[in-house]
Amino acid sequence: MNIFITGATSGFGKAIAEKFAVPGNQLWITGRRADRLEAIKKDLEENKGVTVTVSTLDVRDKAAVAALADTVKQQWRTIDLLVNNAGLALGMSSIEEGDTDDWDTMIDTNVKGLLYVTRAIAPLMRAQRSGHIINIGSTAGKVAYQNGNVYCATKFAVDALSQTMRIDLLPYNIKVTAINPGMAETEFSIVRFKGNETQAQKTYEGFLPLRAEDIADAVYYCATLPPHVCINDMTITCTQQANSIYKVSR
Ligand code: NDP
Ligand code: 8X3
Repeated sequence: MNIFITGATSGFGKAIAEKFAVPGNQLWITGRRADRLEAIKKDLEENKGVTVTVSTLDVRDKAAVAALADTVKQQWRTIDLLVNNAGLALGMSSIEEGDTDDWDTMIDTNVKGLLYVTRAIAPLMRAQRSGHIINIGSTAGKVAYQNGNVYCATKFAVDALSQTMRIDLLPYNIKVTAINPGMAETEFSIVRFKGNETQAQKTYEGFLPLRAEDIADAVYYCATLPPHVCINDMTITCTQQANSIYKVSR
């Protein structure tokens, strides 16, 4: 399989790269941090016997995304799996106090970045009449939570895009799967709270959150089913998390 992953420098993306690192697979891993990409490539090529290509990529850079997709097309000719994983939350404020620059970054990355990558790679899948796109959504894209406002909105958008992409790409035999994780301990909260590790750790205090590897296992399962089977949507929480009822202000 030829597998292209965005946001592979940490968390889910890195775990997904590691999970798919088996002989016979070729990985193309991307993210903004070049040093991390090189370290992952070295590890996987030396220890897992796979070929790993790395490209620094900011998914918000439309021209860079299009140029990289051209390179992928020339080098690989075919692509089996695109994992749209790059994304982030920034801050957790009530709507009237939100940082509008943070809003821009979340929308540009989680929604527009995912769109740019999909727009650039999907034609290759259409031409080959096969392929699989896995979008990493969130439980935050299923049920909104207090102070989640814009992050939740971006993940609701990912949910809507996954649904419509599946319909649009149906004639071309392309699968689209949305994986919606609940709380998982990655670098997500460190990023959200802008390097405040104490605050990040508090997010996962008192319960056992998901691990990145749990989500990688789910992605691997969805991606290795027979050609006629497409998981549309998978919502995964740790055992100690569940949906809640409407909040009341007393
Ligand atoms: P991490 O912070 O560990 O990983 C995020 C990844 O996204 C990094 O590799 C980062 O790479 C990359 N990224 C961020 N911005 C950009 C950008 N502009 N261009 C390219 N890559 C970018 O968090 P997670 O692994 O937890 O997050 C992965 C995805 O999962 C995100 O979409 C997140 O919203 C979603 N998610 C996370 C959950 C959680 O609780 N952890 C639950 C549900 C969904 P780099 O900084 O090198 O560019
Ligand atoms: C990440 C899960 O609940 O921290 O998408 O927003 S949550």
